[in-house]
Amino acid sequence: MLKAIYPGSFDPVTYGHLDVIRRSCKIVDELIVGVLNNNAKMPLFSAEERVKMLEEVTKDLTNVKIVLFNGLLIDFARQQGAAVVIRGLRAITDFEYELQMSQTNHKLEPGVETMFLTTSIEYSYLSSTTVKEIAAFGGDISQFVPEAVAVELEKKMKAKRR
Ligand code: COD
Repeated sequence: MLKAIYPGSFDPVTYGHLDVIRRSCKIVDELIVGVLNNNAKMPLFSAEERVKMLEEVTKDLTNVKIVLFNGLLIDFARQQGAAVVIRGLRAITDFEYELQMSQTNHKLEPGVETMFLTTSIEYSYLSSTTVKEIAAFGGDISQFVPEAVAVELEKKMKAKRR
């Protein structure tokens, strides 16, 4: 049985993340979406809010589980019994960071491999950061995130403007 982890901040989950999740769960038996619970990164959404949104947008996928994690990714992978870490690659700008991360993780735990899925063309420009910026200025984010996420993002931005 092939178990994989797709880790990230998911602040918030976008159609780009969702595309990686959907494609990954066709390849592996079980996909754990690992949500980093790290307040030092100053996320817009709390860890619990990010988990809730991910659960909502993946509820039709039977082999996906959303799990919060703290500390090192590789410890989380060991704890979960996962042999693979899945990451998405958008542009060359992602590559350096991803290469360093995968090589470091491989040094820490040679039993866990990192697999990369290249972004689908329609989402290659998409990031949580740009979505948050558009939402902050009241722009239309409906083509970037699922409806349930757009609603939560709009609520959050309204509360911030008050
Ligand atoms: N298309 C395809 N892939 C995408 C898209 C898109 N449009 N948008 C994002 N992605 C991919 C990203 O490339 C990434 O692979 C994944 O989706 C998640 O993205 P983010 O931005 O939500 O999450 P990150 O990159 O901030 O996550 C970083 C981690 C939390 C995984 C990392 O910081 C970590 O492992 N932290 C734990 C501490 C640790 O172990 N550190 C040592 C690592 S060497």
